[in-house]
Amino acid sequence: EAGRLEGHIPKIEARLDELEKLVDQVEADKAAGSYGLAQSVWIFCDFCGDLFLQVLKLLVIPLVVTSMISGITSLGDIRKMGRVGLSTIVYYFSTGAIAVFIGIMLVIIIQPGTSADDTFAYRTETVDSKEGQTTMEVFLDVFRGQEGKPGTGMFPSNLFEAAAGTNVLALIVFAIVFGGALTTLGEEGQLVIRFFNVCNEAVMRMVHLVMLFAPIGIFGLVSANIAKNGGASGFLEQLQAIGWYVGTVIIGLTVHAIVLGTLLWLLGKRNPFVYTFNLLRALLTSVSTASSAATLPVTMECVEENNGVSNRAASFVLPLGATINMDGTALYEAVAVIFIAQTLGIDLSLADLIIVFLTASLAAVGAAGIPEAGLVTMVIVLQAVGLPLTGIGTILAIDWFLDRLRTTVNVYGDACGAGIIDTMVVQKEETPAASV
Ligand code: DAS
Repeated sequence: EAGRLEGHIPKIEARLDELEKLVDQVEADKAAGSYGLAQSVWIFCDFCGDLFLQVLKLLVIPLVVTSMISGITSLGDIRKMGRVGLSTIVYYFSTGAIAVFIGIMLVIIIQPGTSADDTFAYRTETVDSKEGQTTMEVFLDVFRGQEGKPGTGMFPSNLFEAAAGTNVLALIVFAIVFGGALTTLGEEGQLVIRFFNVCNEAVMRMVHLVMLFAPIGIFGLVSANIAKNGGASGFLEQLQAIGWYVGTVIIGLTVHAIVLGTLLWLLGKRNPFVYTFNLLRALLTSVSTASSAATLPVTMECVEENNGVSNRAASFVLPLGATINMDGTALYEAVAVIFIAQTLGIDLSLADLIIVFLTASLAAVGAAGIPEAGLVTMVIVLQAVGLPLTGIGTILAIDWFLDRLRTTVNVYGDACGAGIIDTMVVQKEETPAASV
């Protein structure tokens, strides 16, 4: 490891010299009251990229809180969920955990980010160090918060401090419990639920609006990144690392889809090949729209009419799945965050990986079924392990492509869930008990 790092020193020293010259030049231009054209363009691109990230970060809290409450309350009265509701929740959280586990294992084995860890120069945002703490202490901090840092942890003493510190994990947990409580309040509760559903719609429209400017934001981030990292040579190394990252996500999504098909075969007693073939229109719709919500009507039709799943199973499992079941997104967020840590040359500890596991699973639940929602909620996971948001700039350029693939796995996970719940719960409940 020391030998590997030593090999990078000449490159880093050469780049430091270039940057020092650039700083001197900018200082000289500033003193002369004018920037060269190149600096002006670079400053403008950097500004566009920063502003885009800033607005994304601004939307995280409203998106996650309204999406979580909307998702959880769509379960109906939490006390009367019944076997269909309970088995659906168990299925969704189990497959989400499997997806994150597959993602973490693959990104650790393939190591896509270590090949070019000295070409991704991020702003000097410090990475929260957890030196001097045992794994158990860091793990417990996930729940109780870090000493001397009010508002941190899953259960902070002050929700507003949590929001001010964008401790979204705490907001997610609060939203889940708050949403569950709302469902037990009858008509009054329904009023507030409708309020949060409308807020969720409004926030999703804001995300759509911001995404219209994604090309400008992406161009700004990537071009400023290239300028900072020694131009073409550094960029080519970055491209190679990003190529490995895309490959890791695709392999992970494929492995998880195979796991889902196997569960459908073993638990749902359905032929996964025929079932998947009958889903083709829904899967193609999810690729083209990159939105589980937009695909939902097609998913319902393919699951009920083509695959013969009962309306009772489909009408509960699928709408809920389009809101809170995002296996593809959970896997993607775990891979992306660990990839960003690798490009920073940071080895995440076991406790950090547990934090990534927890927050990627929950952040995906909070992601709405709209384009790029997973990118917005990935901020939660990055912040939970103290990584800089600027890391998103590296993967932003190809997110539109990976979004389509992870959305397809999200939809596929929902559809398999409907088939499994139908076989294991609904059909059993509706089959008359054998006459004695
Ligand atoms: N596009 C989201 C969906 O509709 C998934 C994501 O953004 O991660 O499922």
